[in-house]
Amino acid sequence: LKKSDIEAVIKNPGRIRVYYQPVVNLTSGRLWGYEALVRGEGILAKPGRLFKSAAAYRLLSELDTACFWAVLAGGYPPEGYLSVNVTAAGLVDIDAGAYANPRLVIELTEYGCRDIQQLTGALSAWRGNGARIAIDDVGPDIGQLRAALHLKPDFIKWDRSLVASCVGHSSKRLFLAQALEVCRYLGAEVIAEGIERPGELKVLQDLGVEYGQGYLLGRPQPGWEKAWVMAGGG
Ligand code: G
Ligand code: G
Ligand code: MN
Ligand code: NA
Repeated sequence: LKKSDIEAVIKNPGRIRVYYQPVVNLTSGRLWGYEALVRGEGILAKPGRLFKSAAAYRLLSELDTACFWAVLAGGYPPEGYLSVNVTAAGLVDIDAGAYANPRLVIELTEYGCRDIQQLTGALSAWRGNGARIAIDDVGPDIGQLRAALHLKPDFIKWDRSLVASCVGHSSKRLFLAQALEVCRYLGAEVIAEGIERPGELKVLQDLGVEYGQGYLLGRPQPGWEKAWVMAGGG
């Protein structure tokens, strides 16, 4: 991606659209809240690529701030949490005192490592001002769980790679059970991401995973009413 195209998004955050994907309590079927996902035309059509490119150009914090602004401009849903993806770079730079809210979940997404002390300091500021913290994309790599030990998150989000591997293999299910134990020990609740198949949902429910998200439960939609009604909740 071209640097100038990324700079154009940063200068004009009004171009950023926000989609909402419901997160559901796997026991009660009730709504936990929504993850906000940025979308749009052109380079905004594939935000994964966009954020990786922005990191390479050292524009991550600026892009993060622009997206955070776009998400908050959309307001809070009528009920539940609003979970916003923020990289370590953005988390440190966005003013927690101005934006923290009891219904805000900061979903920490990693692109390049930052000073751990600076990061824990920023997380404390967000939490001290009332926001919740989630660690995003925790996969089979034990290092990510170890990082979570220091960050003391309220929620840990299991990556799709972890969820998809759980069906049919008892050893993988055992691994999931152990990962859940670690999360419980940390005092964090688990949100399983990328649930696509009924078999995956069943395994996660049997294990006692608290919350879930994925195409099976509801796709990202341009408005939360639509997202939750399409998910069969509204
Ligand atoms: O291309 P795809 O939609 O799969 O990419 C999604 C990726 O983009 C995810 O990793 C997600 O965390 C990231 N993402 C989506 N919205 C935002 C945002 O507002 N801020 C940040 N930092 N990342 C986001
Ligand atoms: O990295 P992060 O967890 O923020 O990425 C979220 C991304 O995953 C979004 O782009 C979202 O559209 C996508 N996503 C949400 N649910 C599913 C799913 O069930 N399967 C797959 N493959 N992707 C999903
Ligand atoms: Mn996420
Ligand atoms: Na992410």
